[in-house]
Amino acid sequence: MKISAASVNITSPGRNFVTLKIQTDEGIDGLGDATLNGRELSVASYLNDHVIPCIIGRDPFQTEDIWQYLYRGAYWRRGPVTMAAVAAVDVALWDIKGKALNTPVYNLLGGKSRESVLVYCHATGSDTDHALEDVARHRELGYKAIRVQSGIPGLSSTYGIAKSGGKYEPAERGLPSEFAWAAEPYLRHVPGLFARVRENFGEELCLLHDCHHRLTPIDAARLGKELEPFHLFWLEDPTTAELQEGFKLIRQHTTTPIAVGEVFNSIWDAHDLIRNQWIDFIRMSVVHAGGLTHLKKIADFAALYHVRTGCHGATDLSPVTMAAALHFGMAIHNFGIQEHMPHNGETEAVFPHSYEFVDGNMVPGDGPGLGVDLDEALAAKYPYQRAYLPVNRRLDGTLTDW
Ligand code: KDG
Ligand code: MG
Repeated sequence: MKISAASVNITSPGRNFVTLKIQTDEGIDGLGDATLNGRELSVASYLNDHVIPCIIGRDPFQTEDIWQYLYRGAYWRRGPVTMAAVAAVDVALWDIKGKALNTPVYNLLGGKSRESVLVYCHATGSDTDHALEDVARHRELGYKAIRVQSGIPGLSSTYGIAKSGGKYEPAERGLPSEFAWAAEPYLRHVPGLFARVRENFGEELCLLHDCHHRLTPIDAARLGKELEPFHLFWLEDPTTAELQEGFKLIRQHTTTPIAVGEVFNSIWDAHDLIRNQWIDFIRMSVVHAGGLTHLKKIADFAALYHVRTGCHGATDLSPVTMAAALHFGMAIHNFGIQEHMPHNGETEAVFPHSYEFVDGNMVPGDGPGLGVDLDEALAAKYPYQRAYLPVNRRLDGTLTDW
């Protein structure tokens, strides 16, 4: 079998998605997600201008060699644009392999280690009471693990809360909007929020919280310590991770489990974090970390250090990545949890898929390949729309991490 053609589809059914379709001379196609929120067109160009010409004529079964060719062969390595493009090719090839062998992708990654994968959803509210209502609503839906975020008294905007009160979506059409940030009101508010959640919902529910890289290591250590009585499943992205050693300081002060990695692109972003056991969960995603080929190696490395997975699964990761993440989660030994932020109805229609939510967990379906398609005619009705993530400023105007 040979790769005979490949094309990049950009569609915006409520938000932008970039999808690579690889075709073969035997009539089997595969899909890979190449979406990089706010930088979509760069990955499309990287694929069209530099990657697709290099893969035509290759054997789609050679996932390892093609991965090395695109990673090492480019000389310029890593970075989100490169790794999303490499991931798109890699995932599309695993999809083709599964279809050619008439088996689900999880069987190619080691077979089922479990019957379904635990997922967590997002509960949000403009204040604690509204956040509690949203926790109750999600618990009704069957979720057993819930990330809780709420508006912060004294701050006009914060991560994870829709400004308009509607559904939260982490990108806005047009140029970047500006959020305001101050650590002290946030640090004062969050422990009380989780005290109320535990008071209302008891100890059974798995609770998670995302700091979204906003704290210094010592502030994150304080928050982790103050959250200890509420037994979080994890505290996510407590600080930025370019300085991996920052997590050592957090670890020295708190037993709250730490998760990080949604913006990482290769094992080298997480190497020290994992081998020093400074984290508990690695959140790298199939699409932003070079595909199933690279993520499988990262998970196996992490397993040696008792680090489990918790793949990123916000709405900017397309249903193709969701499907790939679920096959991955079914197969690997050290699976922890999978993020589930449901896509809107338009997106679900553009990407018909076999995965489903069952009683707090998800299953990828047992059909061949990934079990996800792209309705190209429908996708064409939603042309690309410029959209960005917000930027964040401290109250004195200094730009800070969003
Ligand atoms: O594109 C950025 C979003 O995916 C991110 O802000 C979502 O932090 C996020 C999460 O944990 O889902
Ligand atoms: Mg996050």
